Amino acid sequence: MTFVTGTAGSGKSLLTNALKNWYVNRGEDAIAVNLDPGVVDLPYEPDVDIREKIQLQDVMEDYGLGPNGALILAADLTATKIGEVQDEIDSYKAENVIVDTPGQTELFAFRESGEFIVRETKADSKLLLFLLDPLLANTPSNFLSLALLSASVGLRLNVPKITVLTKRDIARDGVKRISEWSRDTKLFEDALAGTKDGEQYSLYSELFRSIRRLSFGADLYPVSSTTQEGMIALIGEMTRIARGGEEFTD
Ligand SMILES: Nc1nc2c(ncn2[C@@H]2O[C@H](COP(=O)(O)OP(=O)(O)OP(=O)(O)O)[C@@H](O)[C@H]2O)c(=O)[nH]1
Ligand SMILES: [Mg+2]
Repeated sequence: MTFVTGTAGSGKSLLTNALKNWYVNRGEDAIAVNLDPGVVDLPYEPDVDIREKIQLQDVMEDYGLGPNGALILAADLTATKIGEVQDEIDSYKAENVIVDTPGQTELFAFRESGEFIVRETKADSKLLLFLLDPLLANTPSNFLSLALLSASVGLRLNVPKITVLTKRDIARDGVKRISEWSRDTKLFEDALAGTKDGEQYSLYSELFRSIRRLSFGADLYPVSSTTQEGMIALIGEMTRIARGGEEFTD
């Protein structure tokens, strides 16, 4: 079971769809699960959809809440429906289950409910994808803050994590730069030195060094959900982790 997380607009829903299609086109069973009660337009037809159980409009009306309060409550209510969601997932007996999570990462990753859902769902293996949007991570400071977020999501959710760089087809320069920063601390520090100096520079570069492994693991995986570039490498790593760390050859 793969939980797809990441900042708003980072490409979670499109990647959920791309992953499902990838498996299905290769003759493997796969289903897409939507856990975002607030989403209006999904770029795919979910096999299991939390909106059949929780509707944002109803939560706003029933509890007299505005959209933000309702989103928070709806995320928490999702946890109360997880038994039903699990039964629906199980009814497909699918080998690959891709779970699309709410637009705002903090609703899923930083509230008890998200941790509860990841912990309580039953699956042979669980994996987290954290999506890094290259259009957001375009400066050393933005990149560092998203790296921190990736580390925090991993810390909260406690399952193996792969950090994915999305939108590879439309952000080629950004993807190249970010991949280099993630691999080569010196390059990142040179870029950081152009925006921070003195004590700020020292503290932030020290922070980057200490969270690098927590943020990206061994590597970042750049993918495009539209052109499928990078999918083979990403699925290979997902398979390797699902099999408990063995090398995946196919
Ligand atoms: N060209 C291109 N566009 C992408 C890619 N991934 C996502 N997008 C676009 O980025 C926007 C956001 O994508 P979504 O998949 O809706 O992102 P999300 O993280 O699910 O967004 P929220 O759930 O609203 O937070 C959409 O306009 C997508 O078409 C990609 O790989 N290539
Ligand atoms: Mg989405």
